[in-house]
Amino acid sequence: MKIAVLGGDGFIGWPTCLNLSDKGHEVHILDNLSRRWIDTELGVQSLTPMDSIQERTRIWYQETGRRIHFHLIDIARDYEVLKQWLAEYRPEAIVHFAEQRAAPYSMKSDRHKNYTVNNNVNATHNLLNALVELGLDSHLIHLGTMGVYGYSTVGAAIPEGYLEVGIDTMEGETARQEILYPSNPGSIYHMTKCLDQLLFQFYAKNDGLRITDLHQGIVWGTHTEQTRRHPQLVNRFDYDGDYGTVLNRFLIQAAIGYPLTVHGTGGQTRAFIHIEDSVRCIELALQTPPKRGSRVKIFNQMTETHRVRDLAELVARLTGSQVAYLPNPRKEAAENDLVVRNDQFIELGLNPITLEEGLLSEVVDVAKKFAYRVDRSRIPAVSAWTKDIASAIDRDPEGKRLKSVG
Ligand code: NAD
Ligand code: USQ
Repeated sequence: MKIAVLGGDGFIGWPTCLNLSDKGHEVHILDNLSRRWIDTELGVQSLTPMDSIQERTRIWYQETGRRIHFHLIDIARDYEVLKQWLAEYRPEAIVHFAEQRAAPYSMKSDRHKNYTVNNNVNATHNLLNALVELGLDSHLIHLGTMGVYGYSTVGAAIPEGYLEVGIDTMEGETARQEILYPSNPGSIYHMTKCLDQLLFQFYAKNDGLRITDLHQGIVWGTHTEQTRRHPQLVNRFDYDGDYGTVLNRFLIQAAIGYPLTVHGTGGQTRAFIHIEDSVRCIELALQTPPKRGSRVKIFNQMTETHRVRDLAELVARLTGSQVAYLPNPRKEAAENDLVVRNDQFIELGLNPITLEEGLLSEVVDVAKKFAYRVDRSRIPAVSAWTKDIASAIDRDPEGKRLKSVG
């Protein structure tokens, strides 16, 4: 299949491209390399030493004889260039990762809020608009987030995208309907993913576009089978306070003897998936496209749920690290339960990698190996969700700990 991977230079995009190329697909990366620029803006770098995208694809060709093509395109800003590219290459499938994906980055300032909304919503809309304009029937797979549901605690499992509801009619009867599960975003970033959902719903209904939306949990780990094949194929690994996600941060913190940074009580429960399973799910989704004219197909792409403090305690037990309970810079529920349905991927044959199996090898193979590259001053997560939270942290002596715990 000819597949366009938008955002194919990123953390999940790169190993996805390698896997799809390995399986014999013709892979084209469309990326504006904005993520590399954001590293420069924040003064951070991936824990792992990443080569340029051109060098990465050259090494892949050298190792496998397979070409991955790279096209420097801004999906959000270069609508005409994107349209022209799609008209010329006519991909059978498109995997869409090309969005600003860090919640703390999206909450840093008004500029960051604007950038995230403009970038993410325009990227998705430009793509949908161009597909309709060109009459292309490509299967579009989008990487969404579990955060669209708001990690609710209503004592029921979160279904895969749709909720059956009963509506009281004027005749006194109950009409049954399946609606998109009510969105409840917890950051500007998560809000853009809720807006994406509506765009997909409209374009599937109005224009018959074939769309799969993957509501993914927090991805952890670094390597996949293909990134291990050569040191220069290594994947990105973010550990800084904006882009580092909780479990990967704990792993690197453990490796350098930095106390594990738990926000608040650590009672937040979240969904997780290993990078290898994430890549596998995308392959499975590609094999099972929705029919033209059907509603958006939604999968929950996660394999386990964990409470943040339990994760910290697990990593501390395995590595002998300290745990630091810090003031929470985010506005989020202090404690929540989370039960999530993921039957569809399991039925398609996903055999999840569990935290128990994967955790220690990540600490040893990656975190310890590259620990010398860590800038400790970039570890604190200081992006506050509101001005009130920011000033409360500044006034609170505990807040100083948040900014300088290590
Ligand atoms: P990433 O930031 O590493 O990669 C995103 C890529 O998209 C980058 O290479 C960036 O340069 C590119 N990009 C961004 N805006 C673009 C634009 N306008 N035009 C062209 N390219 C653009 O992110 P990731 O961790 O690989 O996440 C990929 C997707 O998966 C995101 O949409 C994210 O919301 C979703 N997701 C990620 C996680 C996670 O834990 N990493 C979890 C759930 C969902
Ligand atoms: N947290 C800590 N300590 C830290 C970092 C985070 O306690 O050092 C807490 C946060 O307060 C939050 C939880 O851990 O309660 C998760 O934070 P995170 O940064 O790991 O994840 P999040 O901001 O939700 O975003 C990540 C990805 C995003 C994706 C989302 C999936 O960056 O792209 O959409 O996970 S989900 O969380 O399921 O919505």
